[in-house]
This record gives sequence, structure tokens and C-alpha cells, in this order.
Amino acid sequence: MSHSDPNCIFCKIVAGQIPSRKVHEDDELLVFHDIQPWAPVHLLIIPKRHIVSMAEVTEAEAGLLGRMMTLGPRLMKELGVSNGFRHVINTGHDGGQEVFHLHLHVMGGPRPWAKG
Ligand code: DGP
Repeated sequence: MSHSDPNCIFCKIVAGQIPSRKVHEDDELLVFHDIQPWAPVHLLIIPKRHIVSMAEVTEAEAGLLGRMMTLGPRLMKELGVSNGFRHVINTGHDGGQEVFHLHLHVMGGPRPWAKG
């Protein structure tokens, strides 16, 4: 599995070639605000490494996925979201995935939201 896809918009965000509103970065993960938010706070948590989708992950990615899942609640708390939030991962065409670089949506803030 290659580390980066030159045609991938999220790989370009990781590389700093496309700007984003970053809220967290570490060795493995990058978190930024979704450009088309469905909720008052809508974050995308992505692995820096190019993984196409949940359909491609294996046991080897279990730790990475765990870190993605546990980072969301911490960041929501830091951003003042105190009344709940939603995790969503869209996979493949029929799963509603539009960007084919694995990403976890974390959405929160006062309802009603635009979608869902
Ligand atoms: P999905 O349908 O799960 O593949 O969601 C893709 C999300 O990515 C969608 O909510 C909009 C967001 N998005 C697409 N392009 C960009 C971009 O260039 N910057 C940012 N911040 N978000 C993007």
C-alpha cells in the first residue's frame, strides 16, 4: 500500500499543498474542519498514510483505527462540544463515500443540523 496518492485531495492536504483548518496533527493522524459541514463542529480525522477506505483495512490497522476513534471525543471536548457528537465513516460508492482516502467524520454542536 503506497503512503501517498498524488491525485488524492486528502494526501494533498497532508502534504500542505491544499490549505485546511487543522485542529490536530501527530505522526499518524491529521484532523481538520470539513469544508462542507453538516453540524456546527464537523471534523475529519484522517490517517496521513493513504488508505482508500474501511474496505481496505486489516488487523494491522486496528491500532490506527482505535486512535482515530478515541481522538474525536478529546478534540470535541477541547472545542467546547459538551452535549454529544456523532462518528460516521462512509465506505465505497453505495456507502456514500466521496473522497477515497479513509476519514472519520466527527460531528457535534447544538441541533438541528443540516443533515442526518
Ligand atoms: P465522504 O462523503 O464521507 O467521502 O465525505 C467527504 C467529506 O470531505 C465531505 O463532507 C466534504 C469534505 N471535503 C471534500 N473536499 C475537501 C477539502 O478540500 N477540504 C476539506 N476541509 N474538506 C473537504
